[in-house]
Amino acid sequence: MEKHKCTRISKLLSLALRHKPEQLGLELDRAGWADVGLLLQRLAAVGLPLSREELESLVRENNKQRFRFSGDGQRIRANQGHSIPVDLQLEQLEPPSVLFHGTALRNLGPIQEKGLCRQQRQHVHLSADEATALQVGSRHGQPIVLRVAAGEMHRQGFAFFKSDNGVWLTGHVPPAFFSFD
Ligand code: HQG
Repeated sequence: MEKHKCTRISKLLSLALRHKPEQLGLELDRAGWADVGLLLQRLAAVGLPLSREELESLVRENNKQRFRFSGDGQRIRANQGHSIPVDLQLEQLEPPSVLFHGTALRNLGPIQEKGLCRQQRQHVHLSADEATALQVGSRHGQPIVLRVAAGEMHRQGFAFFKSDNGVWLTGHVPPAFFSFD
């Protein structure tokens, strides 16, 4: 598939599977799954026809592995990043002792005051490596990377999850648990 079309479909899938399924006339179930057959029909209806094989290759080759199929291949969902309330049924896990969060420098004031909040999404997103966090922060402006004492938070009872594409998720990071240079 042509790269431009691929990116367009990927963005539309992120929108529909994380935020606004109604945009494509889809419904997600409680765990965030949408029907693949219906999705292909709806994409064709908005002028983006693609075959099942093309959708499979888009999911397989997506740079951040944003989507996955159900075991039977009948359904598809986003691995993380939702703003609508879905239960991804992720298992709680012990995180590495340090995780990273990239943000824009201008957010630092409110973050120091209130901690890291999930904002529009269901979770605060954290990365296992600093380079990824830097990229995430750069999406918002001049980036700064916070080091989150995830191991200590976990010991104190905060829940951590890891999405199927390797993003660490938690509900809120109070100011006591992060530092920066
Ligand atoms: C900031 C991408 C003010 C927070 C990435 C962030 C990620 C606060 C922004 C995924 C705040 C929310 C998520 C507070 C947090 N005051 N600002 N108290 N607490 N913030 O996009 O983590 O390409 O919702 O620092 O790779 O940037 O979409 O979250 O800057 O995994 O697949 O509020 O999105 O993945 O922004 O990114 P976002 P994020 P995809």
